This record gives sequence, structure tokens and C-alpha cells, in this order.
Amino acid sequence: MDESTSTSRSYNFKVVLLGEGCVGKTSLVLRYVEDKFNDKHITTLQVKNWVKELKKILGSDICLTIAGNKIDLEKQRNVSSEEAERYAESVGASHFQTSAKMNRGIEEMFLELSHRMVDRAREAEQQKLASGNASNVMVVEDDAVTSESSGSSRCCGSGASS
Ligand SMILES: Nc1nc2c(ncn2[C@@H]2O[C@H](COP(=O)(O)OP(=O)(O)O)[C@@H](O)[C@H]2O)c(=O)[nH]1
Ligand SMILES: [Mg+2]
Repeated sequence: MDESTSTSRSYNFKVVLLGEGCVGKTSLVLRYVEDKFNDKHITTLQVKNWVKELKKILGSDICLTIAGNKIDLEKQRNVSSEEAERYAESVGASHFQTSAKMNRGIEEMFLELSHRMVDRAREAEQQKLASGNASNVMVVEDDAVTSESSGSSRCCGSGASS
């Protein structure tokens, strides 16, 4: 069987968890990867406007999931699930309610995310094949040196003029 159509094909994806400090990012990963929960907090960087930033850097070629964590603390809820749902939809993200402490929603969240990432990777492969691009050909642009020193004229202008 052709490797690209085989179901045993494996992919590697990078998953980034963003959010304010103390929301439970580390706890979600710890629960998912090691099935553990720790009450102690390990400080990590605060990230503001994260969806905007992420899209600015990576474009729209990303799979977004929003986790409303700590649902075991429902009484202290700050954002209604309707509001969270609406926001998620507006940025094209999936939305899950989770609890790293009680182990709720985490398996489902990462599974759904994995499915979307694999689907997207397959689509990208199909498009590549359809457009006739050989996937093992890498295009290297080498005009960076000339454009660096010549200011406004980008190419062909730095040598002798005829
Ligand atoms: N009650 C409750 N506490 C949680 C949950 N997830 C994380 N925490 C606690 O929230 C604090 C911050 O968690 P942490 O994973 O370090 O947050 P991070 O800064 O986003 O990585 C820690 O004290 C965790 O024990 C949860 O689902 N429920
Ligand atoms: Mg952390």
C-alpha cells in the first residue's frame, strides 16, 4: 500500500498552551501526559492577546482549542460558558471545559485537537500533491545578501549597469 494512504502513517505536531499564569496550563499537560495533579504552582510567563499574537506569527495555519479549566471550581466562575463558546467560535477554535484536578474533559480535548491536526495535515498533503509539487524539493532564495546592502533597489542593481 502507498505510504501516504496508509492509516498507520504518523505525524509530529507542536502543541503550544497559552494563557494567563495560574490558569492550569502546566496542570493540563501533567494530567494528560503523566495522569498526575500537583497543588503547587510553577510560575510561567503571562501571555496577553494570545490568539492575536499566535495568528500574527503563524498565520491561520493553526488548530486552536480553548480550555475553560478548573470547572471543579464552578462557583468561582468568571466567564460564562456561553461567552467562552461565543469567543471560541469567533476565532475558529474548539472549546472544552476541563479540570486537571478532577481529570475532566482533557482526554477528549487533546483527542479532538489531534484529529483536527491530522485532518489538516492530510488536506495540506493532498493539496501539495494536487498542485504537482514534489514534497522533497526545497526552494532556497539567495537574493538576501544583495538586498541587504542596496537599500531600496532589491535585485540586479548592485553590480555593473549596462
Ligand atoms: N481546583 C483546580 N485547581 C487547578 C486546576 N488546574 C490547575 N489548578 C491549580 O492552579 C494552580 C496553577 O496551575 P498551573 O498548572 O501551575 O498553571 P499555569 O501557570 O497555567 O501553568 C496550581 O495551584 C494548580 O494546582 C483544576 O482543574 N482545578
Ligand atoms: Mg505553568
